[in-house]
Amino acid sequence: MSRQVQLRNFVAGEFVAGTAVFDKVSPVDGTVVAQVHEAGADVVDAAVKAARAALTGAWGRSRVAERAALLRRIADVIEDRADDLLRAEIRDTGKPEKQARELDIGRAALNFRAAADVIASAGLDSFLTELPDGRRALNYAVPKPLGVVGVIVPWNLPLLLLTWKVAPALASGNAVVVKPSEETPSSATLLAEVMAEAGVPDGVFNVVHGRGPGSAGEFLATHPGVDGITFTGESATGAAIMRSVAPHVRPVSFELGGKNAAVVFADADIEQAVDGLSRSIFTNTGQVCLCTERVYIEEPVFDSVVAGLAERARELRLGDPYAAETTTGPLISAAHRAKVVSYLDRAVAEGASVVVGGGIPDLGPDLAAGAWIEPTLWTGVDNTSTVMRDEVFGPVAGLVPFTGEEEAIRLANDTAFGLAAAVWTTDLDRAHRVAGRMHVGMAWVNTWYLRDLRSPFGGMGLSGIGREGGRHSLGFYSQPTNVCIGLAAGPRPGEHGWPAA
Ligand code: NAD
Ligand code: 6OD
Repeated sequence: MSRQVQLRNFVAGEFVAGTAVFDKVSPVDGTVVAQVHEAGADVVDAAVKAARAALTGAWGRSRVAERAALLRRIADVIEDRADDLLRAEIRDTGKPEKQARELDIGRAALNFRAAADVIASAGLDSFLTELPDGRRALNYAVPKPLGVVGVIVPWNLPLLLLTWKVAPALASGNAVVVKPSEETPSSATLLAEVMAEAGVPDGVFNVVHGRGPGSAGEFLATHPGVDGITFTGESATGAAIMRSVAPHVRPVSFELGGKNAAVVFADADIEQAVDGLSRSIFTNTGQVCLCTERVYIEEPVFDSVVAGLAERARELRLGDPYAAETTTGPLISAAHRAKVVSYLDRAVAEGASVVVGGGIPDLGPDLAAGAWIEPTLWTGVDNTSTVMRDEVFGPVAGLVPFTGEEEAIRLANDTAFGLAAAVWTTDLDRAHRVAGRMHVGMAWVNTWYLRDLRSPFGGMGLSGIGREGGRHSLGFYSQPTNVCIGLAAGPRPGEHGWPAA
């Protein structure tokens, strides 16, 4: 057996080998950093059965207060193991340490605490029913877990996105089988250790490794013992998963791709807008579904915003994730870089002017085999350009001038996606007016990716199905049984509530 780190599946509380092993390659320098045990159909089947067994055991009878306490313990253990999780995340993705610590790992613990708060304070839907013929009843909806939930997640914010789904799933009393991305298997494997240490019963949390089609992803999505799939990833993969669950008519919750617009009005605080835009274009090397790839800028401030963004792009520092000055990591893989490079070429072929970037940087021999890319901005594009229509998922944006509010709204909404938008303006009325007309799940004004975990999160159109976050998550991860208690005819509650005069 190789001396590489071995990442095994986690089934019924045990780490188990896969049916095959594949290499995990670092996007920083192209070296092999781990070997991943790919779950065959048999391992996936065992994981689904372990989850079902947990549901029929003590976990299925667990009380809300017990689950809330368990979620808080998981958050504590994540915090105790933060450095291990951080190293795992950086090993797989090459993201800068500061970002991994502040965004990725911090949110993992918060996701569990937020889900604990939500479930601990969730009420029941109830109605006192009075029909015209005098019959009366008390209706209330008892939430039940969905059951065995398949959780399939991508590589861009691995632990954050995984825990964003696992936390409400467990809070609602489900058992999960998690399929992390083949590009980021490490933090999910460590999370299995966290779960065991926190006291999560065997079978409640299972991890299966592998790819999508013909591998663990497809085996999980097509498994008849899975009661629902929650998925984050590309829109085309969402369509494939819908086909996989269709024969068994299973529910899905989908957070999919984006082609997010930002609109900068001439009345914006330009420095603040440039600051926010450079964050929204370049964070995580543009590999966040919420990243801005289309920027519409009102004519009078077009040149100054373009100049400001170009300056910010030139200030980004690519390199060693652990170096204090590094702001920007590589793309996730050579394959993903090849896709992004094809868009860089296509943009130029279609007549775009490159303001900054546009190619592969030379970072010296040590990093030459990594998946590095230059942060890139274009002008001379419009909504017919391929790079203004397809999700590139890299540190790129097209900058386009507009005239007037109506044109800005029309341009921003001219997309098949509908995930997020950002509006930059100091006019309060305009802020409400324009944000409310964005055809997206999340519209930010004078900020970007500021999260309140109680808010609904999700997308319209190609960007997804359903909303997660706070009580919105409970809608997917639980299913109600409505109980209707017939009440005897008589005085209505409250009618005799006052003391006699
Ligand atoms: P992807 O769709 O290629 O893969 C996501 C996961 O699905 C991986 O675990 C993969 O192995 C699995 N998978 C692939 N094909 C499958 C199949 N046929 N059946 C079952 N599982 C399958 O996405 P990615 O490249 O890992 O991530 C990038 C994409 O994710 C981008 O499009 C991005 O916008 C999107 N994303 C969306 C959100 C959101 O909240 N809307 C968040 C993060 C990422
Ligand atoms: O912050 C979140 O809760 C969330 N779901 C973010 C998704 C980011 C996409 O890459």
